Amino acid sequence: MEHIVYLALGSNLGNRLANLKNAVSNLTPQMNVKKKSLVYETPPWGFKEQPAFLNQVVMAETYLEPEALLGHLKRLEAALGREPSFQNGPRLIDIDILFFDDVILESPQLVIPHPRLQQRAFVLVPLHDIAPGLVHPGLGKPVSELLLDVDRLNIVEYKGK
Ligand code: PH2
Ligand code: MG
Ligand code: MG
Repeated sequence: MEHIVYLALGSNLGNRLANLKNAVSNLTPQMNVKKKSLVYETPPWGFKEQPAFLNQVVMAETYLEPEALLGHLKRLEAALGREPSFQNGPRLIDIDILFFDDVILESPQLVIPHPRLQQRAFVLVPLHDIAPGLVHPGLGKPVSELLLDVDRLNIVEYKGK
Protein backbone atom coordinates (compact mmCIF):
# COMPACT_ATOMS: atom_id res chain seq x y z
CA MET A 1 0.00 0.00 0.00
CA GLU A 2 1.17 3.50 -0.75
CA HIS A 3 1.70 5.81 2.20
CA ILE A 4 1.86 9.58 2.63
CA VAL A 5 4.69 10.75 4.84
CA TYR A 6 5.95 14.10 6.07
CA LEU A 7 9.66 14.47 6.78
CA ALA A 8 11.55 17.24 8.58
CA LEU A 9 15.05 18.00 7.34
CA GLY A 10 17.69 20.01 9.20
CA SER A 11 21.34 20.94 8.75
CA ASN A 12 23.71 23.21 10.66
CA LEU A 13 27.16 22.06 9.49
CA GLY A 14 28.97 22.44 6.17
CA ASN A 15 27.05 23.75 3.15
CA ARG A 16 23.65 23.63 4.79
CA LEU A 17 21.58 24.35 1.68
CA ALA A 18 23.47 21.77 -0.39
CA ASN A 19 22.95 19.23 2.39
CA LEU A 20 19.17 19.76 2.30
CA LYS A 21 19.07 19.59 -1.50
CA ASN A 22 21.18 16.42 -1.60
CA ALA A 23 18.97 14.79 0.98
CA VAL A 24 15.75 15.60 -0.86
CA SER A 25 17.08 14.46 -4.22
CA ASN A 26 18.35 11.18 -2.73
CA LEU A 27 15.02 10.20 -1.14
CA THR A 28 14.18 8.66 -4.53
CA PRO A 29 13.58 6.05 -5.88
CA GLN A 30 12.09 4.65 -2.64
CA MET A 31 10.12 7.87 -2.19
CA ASN A 32 8.29 10.21 -4.53
CA VAL A 33 8.51 13.78 -3.23
CA LYS A 34 5.26 15.65 -3.96
CA LYS A 35 5.57 18.87 -1.92
CA LYS A 36 8.45 20.92 -0.54
CA SER A 37 8.27 23.83 1.90
CA LEU A 38 10.44 26.91 1.72
CA VAL A 39 13.81 26.66 3.45
CA TYR A 40 14.05 28.54 6.76
CA GLU A 41 17.00 29.66 8.84
CA THR A 42 16.19 28.88 12.46
CA PRO A 43 17.86 29.47 15.84
CA PRO A 44 19.15 26.27 17.48
CA TRP A 45 16.51 24.68 19.70
CA GLY A 46 17.42 22.56 22.74
CA PHE A 47 21.19 23.05 22.80
CA LYS A 48 21.86 26.71 22.00
CA GLU A 49 25.66 26.94 21.57
CA GLN A 50 25.80 25.80 17.97
CA PRO A 51 25.36 27.33 14.49
CA ALA A 52 21.90 28.24 13.15
CA PHE A 53 20.03 25.53 11.26
CA LEU A 54 18.40 25.44 7.88
CA ASN A 55 15.11 23.54 8.06
CA GLN A 56 12.64 22.26 5.48
CA VAL A 57 9.66 19.89 5.42
CA VAL A 58 8.66 17.65 2.51
CA MET A 59 5.67 15.46 1.74
CA ALA A 60 6.32 12.21 -0.11
CA GLU A 61 4.65 9.01 -1.23
CA THR A 62 6.29 5.69 -0.44
CA TYR A 63 5.61 1.97 -0.33
CA LEU A 64 8.10 1.56 2.54
CA GLU A 65 6.65 0.62 5.92
CA PRO A 66 7.75 2.68 8.97
CA GLU A 67 10.78 0.59 10.05
CA ALA A 68 12.03 0.26 6.47
CA LEU A 69 11.54 3.99 5.95
CA LEU A 70 13.57 4.71 9.09
CA GLY A 71 16.34 2.44 7.76
CA HIS A 72 16.30 4.24 4.41
CA LEU A 73 16.61 7.65 6.10
CA LYS A 74 19.39 6.54 8.49
CA ARG A 75 21.40 5.09 5.59
CA LEU A 76 20.92 8.29 3.61
CA GLU A 77 22.05 10.45 6.56
CA ALA A 78 25.21 8.32 6.84
CA ALA A 79 25.84 8.37 3.07
CA LEU A 80 25.62 12.18 3.09
CA GLY A 81 28.34 12.29 5.75
CA ARG A 82 26.52 12.55 9.06
CA GLU A 83 28.73 11.68 12.02
CA PRO A 84 27.58 10.77 15.52
CA SER A 85 26.75 13.75 17.78
CA PHE A 86 24.76 14.18 20.99
CA GLN A 87 21.03 14.73 21.45
CA ASN A 88 20.05 18.10 19.93
CA GLY A 89 23.71 18.63 18.91
CA PRO A 90 25.09 19.85 15.58
CA ARG A 91 24.56 17.71 12.51
CA LEU A 92 25.32 17.78 8.78
CA ILE A 93 21.92 16.36 7.99
CA ASP A 94 18.97 15.16 10.04
CA ILE A 95 15.90 13.59 8.45
CA ASP A 96 13.03 12.90 10.86
CA ILE A 97 9.67 11.26 10.23
CA LEU A 98 6.90 13.65 11.34
CA PHE A 99 3.79 11.80 10.16
CA PHE A 100 3.13 8.46 8.45
CA ASP A 101 -0.45 8.45 7.17
CA ASP A 102 -2.44 8.85 10.38
CA VAL A 103 -0.48 6.12 12.11
CA ILE A 104 0.27 6.29 15.83
CA LEU A 105 3.23 4.06 16.64
CA GLU A 106 5.53 3.70 19.63
CA SER A 107 8.31 1.17 19.30
CA PRO A 108 11.77 1.25 20.91
CA GLN A 109 13.20 2.40 17.54
CA LEU A 110 10.56 4.79 16.36
CA VAL A 111 7.79 7.05 17.62
CA ILE A 112 5.23 8.42 15.12
CA PRO A 113 4.04 11.19 15.02
CA HIS A 114 7.38 12.74 15.98
CA PRO A 115 6.98 13.26 19.75
CA ARG A 116 8.31 16.83 19.88
CA LEU A 117 6.97 18.31 16.65
CA GLN A 118 4.28 20.34 18.43
CA GLN A 119 6.98 22.13 20.46
CA ARG A 120 9.14 23.06 17.48
CA ALA A 121 8.52 26.17 15.41
CA PHE A 122 11.38 25.08 13.13
CA VAL A 123 9.15 22.13 12.13
CA LEU A 124 5.69 23.75 12.29
CA VAL A 125 6.56 26.83 10.21
CA PRO A 126 7.72 24.84 7.14
CA LEU A 127 5.06 22.17 7.69
CA HIS A 128 2.43 24.91 7.61
CA ASP A 129 3.66 25.95 4.12
CA ILE A 130 2.60 22.62 2.62
CA ALA A 131 -0.05 21.24 5.01
CA PRO A 132 -1.83 23.90 7.13
CA GLY A 133 -4.95 21.77 7.51
CA LEU A 134 -3.23 18.48 8.29
CA VAL A 135 -4.65 17.16 11.57
CA HIS A 136 -2.23 15.64 14.10
CA PRO A 137 -3.72 12.17 14.71
CA GLY A 138 -2.78 12.15 18.40
CA LEU A 139 -3.57 15.75 19.35
CA GLY A 140 -6.57 16.16 17.05
CA LYS A 141 -5.51 19.66 15.97
CA PRO A 142 -4.49 21.00 12.57
CA VAL A 143 -0.99 22.34 11.97
CA SER A 144 -2.41 25.89 11.73
CA GLU A 145 -3.57 25.61 15.37
CA LEU A 146 -0.39 23.94 16.64
CA LEU A 147 1.55 26.85 15.16
CA LEU A 148 -0.30 29.31 17.43
CA ASP A 149 1.30 27.75 20.53
CA VAL A 150 4.98 28.06 19.55
CA ASP A 151 7.39 30.99 19.44
CA ARG A 152 8.28 31.55 15.79
CA LEU A 153 10.50 34.56 16.50
CA ASN A 154 13.71 34.66 14.41
CA ILE A 155 12.57 32.01 11.94
CA VAL A 156 13.09 33.55 8.52
CA GLU A 157 12.93 32.31 4.96
CA TYR A 158 16.44 31.49 3.75
CA LYS A 159 17.23 32.89 0.34
CA GLY A 160 20.91 31.94 0.25
CA LYS A 161 23.73 34.39 -0.22
N1 PH2 B 1 17.29 19.76 15.41
C1 PH2 B 1 17.59 19.27 16.59
C2 PH2 B 1 17.83 20.11 17.75
N2 PH2 B 1 17.65 21.49 17.54
N3 PH2 B 1 17.11 23.31 16.18
C3 PH2 B 1 16.76 23.80 14.98
N4 PH2 B 1 16.59 25.10 14.84
N5 PH2 B 1 16.58 22.99 13.90
C4 PH2 B 1 16.75 21.64 13.99
O1 PH2 B 1 16.58 20.92 12.97
C5 PH2 B 1 17.13 21.09 15.24
C6 PH2 B 1 17.30 21.97 16.33
C7 PH2 B 1 17.66 17.83 16.81
O2 PH2 B 1 17.36 17.09 15.74
MG1 MG C 1 15.81 15.81 14.72
MG1 MG D 1 16.88 12.56 13.61
